[in-house]
Amino acid sequence: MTERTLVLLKPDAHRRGLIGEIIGRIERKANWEITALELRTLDAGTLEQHYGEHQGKPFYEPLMGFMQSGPVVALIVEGERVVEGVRQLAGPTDPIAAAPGSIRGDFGTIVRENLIHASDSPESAEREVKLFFPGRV
Ligand code: RTP
Ligand code: MG
Repeated sequence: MTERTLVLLKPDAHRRGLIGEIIGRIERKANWEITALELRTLDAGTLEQHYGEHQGKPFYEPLMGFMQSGPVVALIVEGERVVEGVRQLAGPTDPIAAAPGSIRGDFGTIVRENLIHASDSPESAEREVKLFFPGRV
């Protein structure tokens, strides 16, 4: 099924020079297309909306600080089963639990600094696309 997802390459990916590597993995998947791509530094308001479900959790404030610690790359990726597919490429939240071959499994060690965000459902994707790319239909 063709769908779209919102991907963020987090500040650690930018700091460590892994933007090209991660985009390359997404780009090489068959039948997927990057339809928006922008480097930007996020403000607290955008992040509050994006990570609102985690407000009040112990990791929320450190997460907010980390996500504002440098630029992120925001992308829309469209294609066949892309919501589930990018989550699979990313691997589980905890990079140590993530299998080698996944982005988090290959490059991460710290739960917070896990390199990539990808929408967790088509409904989240629609909300997040509107938040990060408000001009999009
Ligand atoms: P994301 O939303 O960023 O795509 O990641 P996710 O679905 O795999 O994980 P989620 O549970 O939504 O958590 C959001 C982000 O918060 C940071 N985190 N830190 N225990 C911790 O220190 C902790 N737990 C989560 C991670 O950056 C995670 O991706
Ligand atoms: Mg999440």
